[in-house]
Formats: sequence, C-alpha cells, structure tokens
Amino acid sequence: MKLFQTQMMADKPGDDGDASILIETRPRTKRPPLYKVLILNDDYTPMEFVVHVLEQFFGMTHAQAFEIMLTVHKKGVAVVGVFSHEIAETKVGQVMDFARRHQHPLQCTMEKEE
Ligand code: TYC
Repeated sequence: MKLFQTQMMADKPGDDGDASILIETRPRTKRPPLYKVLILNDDYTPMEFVVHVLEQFFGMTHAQAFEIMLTVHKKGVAVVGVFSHEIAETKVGQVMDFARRHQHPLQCTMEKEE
C-alpha cells in the first residue's frame, strides 16, 4: 500500500496550515490481458505441415507438436500458446502467412483470456 502525503490548508485564524496527513491509496495497476493462440482443424492441411508449424513458430519438440496436432485433428481446436497481444498477433500472422504461401487452408486465431 502506497502512502500519499498532502498539506492541510489554513482554514481558521491561528491555524498556520503546516499540518500534513497521510492518505492510503489503493494501487490500481492492472496486468495487461493475455491471449490464447488457437489452431483449428481442417480436412486438407497435411499432419506433418501442422507439426512443422508447431515446432517452428511455437518452439515445441517433435513429440509435443505431434501430440497437439493429433488433439486438433480429433477435437477440432487446441490452444498452442498464451502470449501478450503483440506476440499473439505476430504468431497468428506468421502461421497464416506460412500456410497461405504453401496453399494450405490451416487457420490460426487468437482469443482474449478470461
Ligand atoms: N485433419 C488434417 C488431416 O487429416 C490434419 C490437421 C491437423 C489439419 C491439425 C489441421 O490444425 C490441424 N490431414
């Protein structure tokens, strides 16, 4: 808890206004929101391409990447990382760009964390 010091003003004759009081102020700093990056399933993107994306852009080992790819394949979607807004946007852009350049319909999106 921070203490905020303020000077009292003179309001009565004989009061020189030198008194000071300490007011407790509640810190109102909020952590910036985090964003989940999600990969979506489709019927056409090759499994090995998705594994490569997860290794390349999300720093996963081959085993981790294969497991997450299978989760997306079976369940339709998976969170592949949680980042600041700027980093999440960059990751989504990199994945979408890479998929488009290879003519795969792979979709990557971001979602604000609760
Ligand atoms: N369903 C794709 C296939 O059978 C594989 C795949 C997995 C595609 C994950 C996208 O995010 C994805 N080739």
